Amino acid sequence: MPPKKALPPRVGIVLGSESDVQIMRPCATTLAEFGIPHELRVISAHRSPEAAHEYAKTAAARGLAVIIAAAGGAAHLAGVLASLTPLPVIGVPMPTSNLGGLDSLLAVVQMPSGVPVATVAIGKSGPVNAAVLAAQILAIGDAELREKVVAYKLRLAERIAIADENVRAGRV
Ligand code: RP5
Repeated sequence: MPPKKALPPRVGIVLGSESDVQIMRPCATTLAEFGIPHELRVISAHRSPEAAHEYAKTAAARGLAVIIAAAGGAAHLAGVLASLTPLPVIGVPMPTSNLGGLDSLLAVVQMPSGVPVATVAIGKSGPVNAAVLAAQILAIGDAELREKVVAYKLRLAERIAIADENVRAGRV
């Protein structure tokens, strides 16, 4: 049987630096759990601005539906990409600077009117939440994916119910 052809990516995860890769791994893992084809790129708004421009300008035509942009410090990446693409952009503030990540959050949430970046949580929830939000956006037009999102939420509730049982039984 010929090898299965990889589907073209629907979500682009763009990282401002190699130092963001490990933090953002759970984002890619979560998209994979939903069966969403995605790509991971390192492109910097400041260090490789031309590549950032090219990526944003060509993303929609390549079939991407959502861009997830993770950057720390000045964290302009999500905003720059959002300014150049009609696609929804999700910003993940990275805790990689000397100021611990609150600076990145403040940078990402200060987009001017008309150029939104959907900013997710700081800390370890951010990469996962970016992937879940991307799945929810794609699920608007995809009933099968919507079922996966519903199942994901049921699993969250199950985990909480188990924790509740454990606490009530004095096991933790
Ligand atoms: C940002 O500055 C990157 O997104 C990263 O989070 C942070 C630090 O980058 P490095 O100096 O480690 O490359 O541009």
